[in-house]
Amino acid sequence: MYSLPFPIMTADEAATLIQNGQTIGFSGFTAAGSPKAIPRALAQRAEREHLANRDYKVGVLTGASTGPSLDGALAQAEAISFRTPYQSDPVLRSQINTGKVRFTDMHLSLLPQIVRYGFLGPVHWAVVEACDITRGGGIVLTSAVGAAPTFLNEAEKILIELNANHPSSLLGMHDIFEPKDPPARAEIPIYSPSDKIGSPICIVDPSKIVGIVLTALDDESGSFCDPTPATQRIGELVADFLVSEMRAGRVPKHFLPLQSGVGDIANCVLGSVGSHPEIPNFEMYTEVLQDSVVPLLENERCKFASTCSLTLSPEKMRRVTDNINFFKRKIVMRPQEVSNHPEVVRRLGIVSMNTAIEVDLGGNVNSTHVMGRQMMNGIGGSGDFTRNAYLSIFSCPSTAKGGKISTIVPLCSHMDHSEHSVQIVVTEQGVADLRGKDPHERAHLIIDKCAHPEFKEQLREYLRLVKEGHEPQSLSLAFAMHRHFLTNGDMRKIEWEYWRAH
Ligand code: 0RQ
Repeated sequence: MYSLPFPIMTADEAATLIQNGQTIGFSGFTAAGSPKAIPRALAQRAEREHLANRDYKVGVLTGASTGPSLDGALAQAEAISFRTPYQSDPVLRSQINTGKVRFTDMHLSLLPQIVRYGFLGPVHWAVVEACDITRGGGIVLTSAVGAAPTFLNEAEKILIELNANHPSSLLGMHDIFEPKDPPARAEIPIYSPSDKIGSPICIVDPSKIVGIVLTALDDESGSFCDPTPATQRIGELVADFLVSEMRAGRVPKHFLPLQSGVGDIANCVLGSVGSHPEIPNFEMYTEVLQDSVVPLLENERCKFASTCSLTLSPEKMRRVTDNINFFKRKIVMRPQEVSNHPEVVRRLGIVSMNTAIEVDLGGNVNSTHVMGRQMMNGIGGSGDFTRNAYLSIFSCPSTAKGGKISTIVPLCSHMDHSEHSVQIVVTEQGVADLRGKDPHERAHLIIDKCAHPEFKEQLREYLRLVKEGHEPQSLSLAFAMHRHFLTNGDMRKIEWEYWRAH
């Protein structure tokens, strides 16, 4: 029996409260924990308004990407004016790349404080998914924390989706902590991935809660592709590299906490780390927990995981909730401001493992823009971890698009992570350890160890053509491989002299 003092309403009724031009902060981080009914109703409302020739668009703030019911539905309805900090929906991506949606790509750890500082203007609504609510305004979030605590505190009004598919027994898995703003900011007192420093619930002013929408919907996190020979090899190489670091005494015998990004490569890397006989049982301090970690937690290979979200397929999520008391001892979900906080990442000595779109001969990494222009997803948390990691690793297959693109290029067409932060580069060809190397050594190492054989000689030729300097770069040729691709649909068989003249 529902006995709370907040009005129950339908998603359509909730959507009618949100006005054109308003900004909404949604809960969730990746598709985990995002509201699903209200954004779909909002999209339908936008479509009706557009049919009646009325403007209707909203600003959308989230923790990270979301699922088809949020970014997908709102983008289809052309209902998004502004979006930050990260996305992965194909329709929204195309609207961003054609200038129809303003998108700010942001380090995920920074979003909550940027909202609090007022840099993004007022947040009119917080729309959050909960598995339980108390009379006094206590909210138990679901499968992610994201930036929900900040949105709840900052928003003028709150709408809640109470999702029966997430059990209220999730209470105790979240650790809600919001740092004070400068000059009152103190340290974040996390000294081990399992330390809890906050409250299991978000506590809000109950007078701000204007409605509850009852739902019973699974998260929309997808499942993974089967490993390819390249992703499998990358996983093995990363695991072997970590073992060699242990043998050399640079990674302690009890290991260091791991962070791992999203996607198939990240899933394979974790699978390989988990199954390597020489890697001891380890902890994770990360932002997303993907399917591969659930069995590792069950068999205690992963002793503990601090995360911002449980980005799990519905089957794996049920495996967690069916055994909730076990997993509550193994997992804590934190706000992204804490899960990704540079201070904690640096203190704990994290091994960060993220994915690149391209890597250049200097060791700079592009994680976001294809051919320097087309936004893929966003920097996400990769910068939060990479810049502050004990060991920062980037991996990607050595080629993309059926071998026509080399992911090892003279100069990245967009830069997210600089040579000063990137230490180890891994492709299925091998591992380039860039620590302590000068720019010329780095360039040769990256070609020798990581470039695809079809591109090695062409990249060596580039190095032969560049003038002397601390960085082996040629301003006239640095983007010739990209330009060759844009003209010929292929980066192979470049004629450097032609591009020098054009
Ligand atoms: O395109 O699907 O059309 O074939 O990019 O590439 O190899 O499938 O790899 O899914 O792991 O994504 C970097 C985008 C990699 C992701 C990126 C094309 C390729 C394919 C996807 P198709 P793959 P993944 C945690 C940390 C940044 C944020 C981050 C990402 C598509 O990992 O967004 O790490 N990372 N956050 O064909 C042209 C190239 C290409 C290329 C790949 N050089 N040129 N296309 N592709 N390289 C997450 C959060 O913070 C929430």
